[in-house]
Amino acid sequence: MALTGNLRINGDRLWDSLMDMAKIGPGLRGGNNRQTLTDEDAEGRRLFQSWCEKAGLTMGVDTMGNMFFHREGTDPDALPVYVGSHLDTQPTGGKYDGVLGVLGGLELIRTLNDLNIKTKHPIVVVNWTNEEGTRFAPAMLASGVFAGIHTQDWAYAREDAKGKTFGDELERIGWKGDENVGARKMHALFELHIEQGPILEIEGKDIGVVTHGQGLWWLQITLTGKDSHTGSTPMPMRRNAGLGMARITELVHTIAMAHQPSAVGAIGHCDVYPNSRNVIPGKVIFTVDFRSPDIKTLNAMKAELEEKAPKIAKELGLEIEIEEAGHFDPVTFDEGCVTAVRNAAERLGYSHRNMISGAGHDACWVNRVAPTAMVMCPCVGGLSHNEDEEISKEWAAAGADVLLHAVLETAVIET
Ligand code: HGY
Ligand code: MN
Ligand code: MN
Repeated sequence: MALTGNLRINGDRLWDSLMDMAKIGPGLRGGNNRQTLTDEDAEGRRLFQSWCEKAGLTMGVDTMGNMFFHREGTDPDALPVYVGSHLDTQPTGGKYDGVLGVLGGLELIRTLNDLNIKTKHPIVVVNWTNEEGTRFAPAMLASGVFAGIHTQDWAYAREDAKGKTFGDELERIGWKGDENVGARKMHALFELHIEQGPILEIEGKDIGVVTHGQGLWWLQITLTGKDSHTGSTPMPMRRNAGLGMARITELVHTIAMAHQPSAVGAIGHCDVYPNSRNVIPGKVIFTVDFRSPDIKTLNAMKAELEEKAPKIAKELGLEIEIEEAGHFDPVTFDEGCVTAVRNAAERLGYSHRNMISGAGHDACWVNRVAPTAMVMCPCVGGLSHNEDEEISKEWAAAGADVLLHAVLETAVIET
């Protein structure tokens, strides 16, 4: 069968699957709270497994809980082409972040089955464990172990806010597989993902051809002062860790603004102790998130924070500890795979533009061990990591159509 523009996925079926998956781990405002290694994650995994097995795929699970669903190719010696993303969500996440890439991969398989299309290379759909890094830092943890960035022991020891470890929780939900993580070899990997930014929608483009991904530093800062009475402690005597966090929050913003337009910085996580209305915070723990597509900018922002934050702490009589809690350098995706994505958009008549991914993705790590590229579709108002995250059925279908064609160009149609 020739790869022509009228070969398309079933957009209604994809949308129905997205809506069915969204019923698992519902959020409070219409989005999702299906955090990694929770019972809700386990339920979503079981649903995905049932769909994949119904589509004739065979499952493999590795020791990080990464799920792989295999469709045979005509050449059993050919390395598979992988597609996929993640089913775990933020605590106030949307219905599409990650999920579109996993279910878009399943829809690709369903379409090949409908049309009885065979490919030379096998095709494997993957769900990566703990892409979000919200319950267990850092983000993209399991794909990071797969790519040899982190050791499995270090990953297993990661703790959530309640002191539960990744390894114990993976065991508890019954998704610790026996495959040796990282043993699988790939011909290529393609990840479909919503943009999570405003560019495609503003420019009226259907598809983002992702050439690069920006790099990231997560720095966890602990400030220690003295908890004391908010009423009776004279101002000059205070060692207010909360004030230190406020000043460092302002510093993070100032540093990022000084590197516009190619830098971002914010603090999204903070724990205040004892977090009582009439106690001056004696301790705060918070995480700085710096990103830039330019490695010099990224490292300059980190260096400036490491130089200036201790001075703020000293002025306020606070102790400070700065720990590296997550990092990856800016990513350049594989030229051949990126071209396959661009060819697909053109063949299908979808408007498109090159782009740099603002968010991190499992593809960023897999790119270290296999030729990798990403396909992006717009999202409403560029909003993500928010329960109001929204896309259109048409955008979802366009993204999955491009994924289908990029994969078929790479996996080679035999019949
Ligand atoms: O943080 C990120 O960029 C991704 O959403 N985990
Ligand atoms: Mn994601
Ligand atoms: Mn996300």
